[in-house]
Amino acid sequence: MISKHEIQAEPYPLQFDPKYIALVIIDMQRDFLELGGFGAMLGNDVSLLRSAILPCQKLLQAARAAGLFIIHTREGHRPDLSDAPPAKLNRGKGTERIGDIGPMGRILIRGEAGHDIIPDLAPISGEPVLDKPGKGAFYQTDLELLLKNKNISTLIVCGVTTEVCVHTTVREANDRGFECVVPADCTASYFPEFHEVALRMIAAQGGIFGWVSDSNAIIHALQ
Ligand code: TIU
Repeated sequence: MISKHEIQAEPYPLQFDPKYIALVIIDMQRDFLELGGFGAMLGNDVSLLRSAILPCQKLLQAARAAGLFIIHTREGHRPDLSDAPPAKLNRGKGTERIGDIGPMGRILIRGEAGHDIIPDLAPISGEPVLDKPGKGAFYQTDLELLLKNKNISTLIVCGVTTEVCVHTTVREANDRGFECVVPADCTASYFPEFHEVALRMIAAQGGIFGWVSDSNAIIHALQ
């Protein structure tokens, strides 16, 4: 008999207290999911990420219905780029750089159209939107404070990309004592093989970084 507060997951079912579980949606921004943004600037096919949108929408809806604490993150920088390390600014494949003007405004800059979360997953009142300058959601943000103040101990981590910002965030969270579960269908990568291996890395060695599940299993456990 599966307990109501148990998510079917790899490497084994994850038990949780519904009062202390939060949903964190990482960087579902136009800059990563649409043409003309940061993802495309790095030479990627952004269409590869769009498979995660519908599962994220369904999970977001279920999390709202269950009254979970929901946090959205966005990767990006101040317009004067003072919070962007030169090493990051100099990176990239093409002639365009962070801060250059693209079809959705300045690339990866706060306040620009491309920096916005895609309309399908628009945050609503009461859901903090956390702006981060790095890949991990804990780096130079108040995420840990927001979670500790609500006694959150378990995180459902969704978003893009699997092996970059989702993985970095899961690793940071794991070191801080949070239990993380990643619904595989709510994440995606520009490199499908990286997606697969990144998920395996989380659940390997008895769950070295956390658990891997899917949106249906988590929605079922939240009902
Ligand atoms: N390039 C890539 O895969 N990802 C990022 O740069 N940021 C996030 O993952 N959000």
